[in-house]
Amino acid sequence: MNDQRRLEIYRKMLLARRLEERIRQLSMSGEMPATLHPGTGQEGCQIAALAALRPDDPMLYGHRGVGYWIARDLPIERILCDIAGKEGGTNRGKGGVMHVVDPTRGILGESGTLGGNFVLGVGVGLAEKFQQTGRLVVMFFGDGTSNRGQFHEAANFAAVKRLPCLFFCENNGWAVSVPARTSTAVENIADRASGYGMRGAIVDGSDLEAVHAITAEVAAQVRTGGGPALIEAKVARLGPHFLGDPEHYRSREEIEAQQARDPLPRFQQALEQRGLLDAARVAQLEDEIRQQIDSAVEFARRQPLVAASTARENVYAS
Ligand SMILES: Cc1ncc(C[n+]2csc(CCOP(=O)(O)OP(=O)(O)O)c2C)c(N)n1
Ligand SMILES: [Mg+2]
Repeated sequence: MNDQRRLEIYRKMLLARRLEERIRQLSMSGEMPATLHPGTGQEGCQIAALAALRPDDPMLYGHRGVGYWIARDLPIERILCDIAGKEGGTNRGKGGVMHVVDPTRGILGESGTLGGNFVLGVGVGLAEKFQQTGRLVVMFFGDGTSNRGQFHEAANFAAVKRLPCLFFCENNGWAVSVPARTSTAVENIADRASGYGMRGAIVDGSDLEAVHAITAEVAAQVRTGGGPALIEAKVARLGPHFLGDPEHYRSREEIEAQQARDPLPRFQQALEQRGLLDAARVAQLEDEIRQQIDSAVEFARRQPLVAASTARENVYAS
């Protein structure tokens, strides 16, 4: 990865972190619903992985955080409007935080019932293969979601048809309040890949250089007819499951131990050592991001709530 990309990943990670902090404040004051699943600790991994792909590679994202959309340069005022149920969102505010969609940026959406992404994703992969576009489809998902039936069905189908599908697992060791060791028999989700005849790779999701490198390497194989692959990033969920979650199931010690895996200070330090950042530049970036978020919040505040009279628009039944 070159230095320009390193700085872009840093700026986007910082924006995602600060935007989620603001959304949390707006939720606590009652101005926005507390439905966001914070991506704190995982946003850098998402952004570094997506930076290694083509900007037009179709993506079905996971439910954790705003990082996927920021990686694809979706204007943050549109994200806020979607969350707040306002006109101006990608879905006119009708879909909420889980259904931000912008096909022009390859953001195809997410299935509210976890696992739906897999079967939709292999369908997209099949279309890309037929049309010989040279694109791959990336599907992000969590460790808990890998236990759903659709994962196994989709992984087998993708491998049989050698589809350009990249399964990207963010393993944070939790599914809401359930630790992975009580729900999942294998230590590594990537170990399952060989059972479907595809490559599996494991990476430290807090090491953004490594995430970018392995994603670029695996994607090159997937894109050029090598068949699907699975990358498992071991990540730290630093926040609650969703904003309204009191996290009674995690001890303070466990949460504090996780903080040591936060990629934000780690990547910042690495960039400082490379001479790409210093305290003044970080302060300037923080300032720019604060202003960007302030004006997006003001925009969202001025937007009307989506009118009830539009409920039947864009509804399709067959
Ligand atoms: C089919 C289905 N079952 C349950 C839920 C409720 N649910 C939302 S997130 C979640 C946990 C998912 O865990 P994981 O895949 O590890 O992702 P993480 O939240 O850790 O990022 C659950 C059970 C859902 N949305 N869909
Ligand atoms: Mg999880």
